[in-house]
Amino acid sequence: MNQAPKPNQPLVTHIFTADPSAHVFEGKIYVYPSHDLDHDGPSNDNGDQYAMEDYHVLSLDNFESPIVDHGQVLHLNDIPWASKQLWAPDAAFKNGTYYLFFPARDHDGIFRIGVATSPSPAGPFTPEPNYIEGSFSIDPAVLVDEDGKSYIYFGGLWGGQLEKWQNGVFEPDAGEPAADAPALGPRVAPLSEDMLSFQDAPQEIAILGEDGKPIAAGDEDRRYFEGPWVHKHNGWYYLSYSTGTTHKLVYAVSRNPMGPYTFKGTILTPVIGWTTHHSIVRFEDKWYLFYHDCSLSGGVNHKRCVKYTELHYNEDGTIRTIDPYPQT
Ligand code: FUB
Repeated sequence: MNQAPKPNQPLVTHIFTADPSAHVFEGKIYVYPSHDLDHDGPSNDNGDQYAMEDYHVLSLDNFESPIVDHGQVLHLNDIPWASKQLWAPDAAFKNGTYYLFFPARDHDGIFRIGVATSPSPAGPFTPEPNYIEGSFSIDPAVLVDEDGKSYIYFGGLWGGQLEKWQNGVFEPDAGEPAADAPALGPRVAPLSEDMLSFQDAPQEIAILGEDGKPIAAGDEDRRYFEGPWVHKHNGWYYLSYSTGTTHKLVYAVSRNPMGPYTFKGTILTPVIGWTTHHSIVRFEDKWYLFYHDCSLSGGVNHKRCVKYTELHYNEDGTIRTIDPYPQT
């Protein structure tokens, strides 16, 4: 049995976890993380070190209660279209069903996004036989809006292959845009009513500076890298994401879930380890940031641990920047 979690401390220590997508389902907090593997294989910019093979689901009744690990809820061997690398997942609830959205490489080595379903938020999840038609890249995040419409956001550079899809087809040798060209944005697609397919083709989201100009690819403090998350607060859509090479979580806002979004600032300063990946969720009357670092393994990039901390808005709707290692 795991203890009640403390802010800025690993949620669990019996397995390595990353990429937490947190949701409130049935009055509890459910966390859908990646399950990092402890291995000695190659480590590179292609992300070969992230060789994950299954998913676990974590839950807690509240922040004073112990964490429950519901065990393995989906394994690579049960997904016909996938060959390796079960990366950052997300979950959603609609039509009385829980949906787990997840990326993996298909049998040609191309990242695709799949769906698995369950009657319970704790799984186990049964995968669809094929990936979502027209899907590509990584890091799906799903918003079920107040009007019942659902949107899937996704995309990640480098190992996540987003730059290889600039022309709508997979170009294995394509690189990032020039430093002064607009950065690549995450993709968004409305989901079909049954949540199993794209209702329309994915569109690229524009992220603009306060001056209305697109953020440039060379602006690594602000440009999109991976790990999108969209939440709604006071009628505004907040798109938050990782800047990758500068290791920050930042955000932009819009009145429209499809964008364009205007860049606002930094949510989380860099953590121990290369990647950072997060979710934002409201529980009771407070907001929380779930994120990961590599502190549990002493800084090994593919052995990460999920943490949480409270998130605060200022009066004007901006988010206060969080230090992951506060001096208490
Ligand atoms: O966990 C594998 C990859 O690392 C995720 O998909 C990225 O967001 C980064 O956290």
